Amino acid sequence: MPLSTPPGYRSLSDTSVVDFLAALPDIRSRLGSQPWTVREVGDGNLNLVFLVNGPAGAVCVKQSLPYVRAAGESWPLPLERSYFEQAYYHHVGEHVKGLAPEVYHYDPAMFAIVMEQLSPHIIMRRGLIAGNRYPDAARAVGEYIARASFFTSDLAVPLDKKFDGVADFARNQALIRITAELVFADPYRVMDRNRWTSPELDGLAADVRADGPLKAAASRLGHKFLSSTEALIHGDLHTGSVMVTQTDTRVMDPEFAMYGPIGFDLGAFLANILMSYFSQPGHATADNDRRDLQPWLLEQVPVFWQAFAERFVQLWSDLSNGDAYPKNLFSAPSDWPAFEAEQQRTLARLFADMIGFAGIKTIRRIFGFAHNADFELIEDRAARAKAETNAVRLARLFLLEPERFTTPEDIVVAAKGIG
Ligand code: SR1
Ligand code: MG
Repeated sequence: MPLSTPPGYRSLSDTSVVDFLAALPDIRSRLGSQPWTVREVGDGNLNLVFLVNGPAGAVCVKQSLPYVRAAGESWPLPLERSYFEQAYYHHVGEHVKGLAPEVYHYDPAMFAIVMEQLSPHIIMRRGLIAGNRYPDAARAVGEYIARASFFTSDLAVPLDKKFDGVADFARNQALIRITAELVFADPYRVMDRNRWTSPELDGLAADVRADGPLKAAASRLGHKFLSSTEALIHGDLHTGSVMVTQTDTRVMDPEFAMYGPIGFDLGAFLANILMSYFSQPGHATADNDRRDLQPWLLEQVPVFWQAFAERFVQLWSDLSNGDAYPKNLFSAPSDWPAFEAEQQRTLARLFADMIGFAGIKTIRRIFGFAHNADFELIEDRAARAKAETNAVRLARLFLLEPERFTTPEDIVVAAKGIG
């Protein structure tokens, strides 16, 4: 039986998307007169994505389907995720100008967002797999997370506004449940939607499921993910959610947005840089052995963290206006050393959160439902299994020996020591 959807909703096609956009005067004039070209390019797990080009301009249309695209109708999923995606852009947009796509229109009946078409950008993960470098991407994503998280936190906004946001995004439960189950639980239990490189990783998958301290660490972080309302987070900030050129970086796809721990976004991006690092030997060709790309990827770890940390502390020092650390408590010069020490303590705690969530986000991509193209596209099975095993080794260190990691350099040293 087909899934039921609300009246007014129909999933768009290459032809009906033209009629949908033609009924929107602003979009019509943005595109110019018809004919327009349409290409459906969605390669993520959930949605339809259309690129529409006209003589005067271009737009991107992202529409929710009533099910998980990667699984089909057997896995229904509420359409409302597009509401949360556009609501997230609405909350953070003014603070991350130039670092996210611009939203032009949201249609609540069609659960469709019409936004800026990013061109000639490509998905960062795809670019890294192809062997490219993006000189400013890690800095830009660090800057993005600092801005989006600071301006939605209790450091920046009064509690009334913050908790209105918490109440709004608390309804994004279907997607929060996906993360709770797929990221924090499934890789550590027998689950039919799990998969891994088999038989090569069968033993490692069994080890993960039998490792009590690892499961305790995963559950501790899962509890933090569910119970912290530190800031409005993107919720799925991997390299597939970043579009890049050599000079421009945009963070997209925030449909998993929720109030949660800032370290979750930091850990997602870090994990994906590190997974790219471990995957590179598997993508080596006669023309490009990737030996230079690996050290470059590790250099991005401190770049990313420093960009985040410096911007977060600067915003906190200059623009704090929330109910956490009320600024009139620290207005006298004699208060400043204690305030600055507290900022450094907060950064150390965020760093520790980042490490833990990076470990979790790595393990889910190797033993869970949704895998990374970084590993999936390695044709040689032995090379793929080796890359994945190396990534799991670092993830286990992150989760079981977190005290080894207090600076970005500690991460670099550990990654180099593994492969
Ligand atoms: C069922 S959705 C699987 C994954 O796709 C998204 O990109 C998220 O990472 C989610 O966990
Ligand atoms: Mg996504």
